[in-house]
Amino acid sequence: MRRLLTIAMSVVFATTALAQEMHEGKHDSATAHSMGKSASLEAATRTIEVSMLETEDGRMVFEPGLIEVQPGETVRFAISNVGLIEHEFVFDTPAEIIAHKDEMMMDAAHDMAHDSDNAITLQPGEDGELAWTFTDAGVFEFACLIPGHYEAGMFGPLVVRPTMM
Ligand SMILES: [Cu+2]
Repeated sequence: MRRLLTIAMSVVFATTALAQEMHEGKHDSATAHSMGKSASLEAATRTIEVSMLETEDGRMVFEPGLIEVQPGETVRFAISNVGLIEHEFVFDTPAEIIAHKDEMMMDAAHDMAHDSDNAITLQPGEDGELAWTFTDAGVFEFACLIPGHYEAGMFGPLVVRPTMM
């Protein structure tokens, strides 16, 4: 009985440690994402321009609505908030996007701004840029996680795949 309890306890500890590690990893900008890592702007070989805005019919969108890059490519995202309210551009795995979205919703009162290598928050009329080296092929997601904006349409697929020759 005592032995079983010991095993059960170590499982709990191991699980807690893992959860903690994962949680810390999520907020540690130095941690490499499976989709790649932060890069210097000078290292970028291509610029992708992205606009964030509200539409007349009440939606909020990114233009373009789809971003495609190649594995190994370092791109510079030139982001413009051409809307009338604050927006952000963040990209991650779909699971991380959902997790962050829930966090932002819960922390709405605290006005939690993203401040990591894969996110940028811009005021109306503001421009910003960030660079990223994509590694593995896969389907990721870019979004604005200010509460309500994702639901209004601010998300799109970020596809990393080799170009067909
Ligand atoms: Cu937004």
